[in-house]
Amino acid sequence: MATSFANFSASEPEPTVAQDYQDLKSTDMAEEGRKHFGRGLPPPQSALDRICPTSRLLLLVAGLCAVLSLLVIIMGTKGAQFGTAQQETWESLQSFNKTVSVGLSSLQQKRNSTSSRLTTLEQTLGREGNETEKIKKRLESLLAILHQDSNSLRCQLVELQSNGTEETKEAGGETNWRPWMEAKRDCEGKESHLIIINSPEEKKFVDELRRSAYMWIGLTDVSGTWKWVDETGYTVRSEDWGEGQPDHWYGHTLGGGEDCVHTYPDGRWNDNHCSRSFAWMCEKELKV
Ligand code: MBG
Ligand code: CA
Repeated sequence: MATSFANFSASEPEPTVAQDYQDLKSTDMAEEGRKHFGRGLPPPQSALDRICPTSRLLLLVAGLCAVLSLLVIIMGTKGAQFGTAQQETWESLQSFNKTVSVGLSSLQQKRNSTSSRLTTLEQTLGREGNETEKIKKRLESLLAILHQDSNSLRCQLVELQSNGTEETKEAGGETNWRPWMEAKRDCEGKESHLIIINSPEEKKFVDELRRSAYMWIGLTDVSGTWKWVDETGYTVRSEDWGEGQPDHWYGHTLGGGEDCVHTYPDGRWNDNHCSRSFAWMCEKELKV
């Protein structure tokens, strides 16, 4: 109470007795009320409650704000962590990408180099192939010459072995002409057969060797089709025959047509009546 007195200034109006009484009265009434109603009554409202009744709500909002802030901080931290992880992933992806690019470019270089080597190899092979083809053709022609020479030598050997008798005499001896069937039998008696001409080389050889312009060869169509005496078939080629032959001519009045073949002086062939007589040539396979 002493402090209250000291704070009074001359400008402030001094409390009146009635006012003091009023204050005492309200203090007493409050005391009385507390005695009278005890603990059951709610405490009187604070000054803050009286000024702002929504303070609890504000407190709640503030709490929520705090929780939200906390969440934002946590999420921020997580986000930062995620960002770091993302950055690391990105960097590792970039590094992987770089590695793959380097690998790809190296592969591309290897592919280019392989491709150019392949082209070179193909060109080389092409050249080798051409060379091989040329060598093959050359060998084939040499082989043909060799074959021809071998045939010629073989026949010369036969001639030497026969000592210029038998075959050569009979083939060339114009005084010893016989019908086709007799000539055939003569050859068979010598373990040989009438000459069979089945290659151009042999035809040339026979023409060089024969000593008679007209000579029976081992070709006949007495059976209806052209066959050599060893039963192999023959198909007519016009270059083998004389002009207009074979004609199976019936004008000779010897009976039937013409079924046996002989040479003309120029080496080409004619079909004639088998009963006519000409020289002949036998052929014997050598066992050498
Ligand atoms: C002869 C032949 C004979 C017959 C005849 C036909 C002048 O040659 O030797 O076989 O073909 O021609 O006219
Ligand atoms: Ca004829």
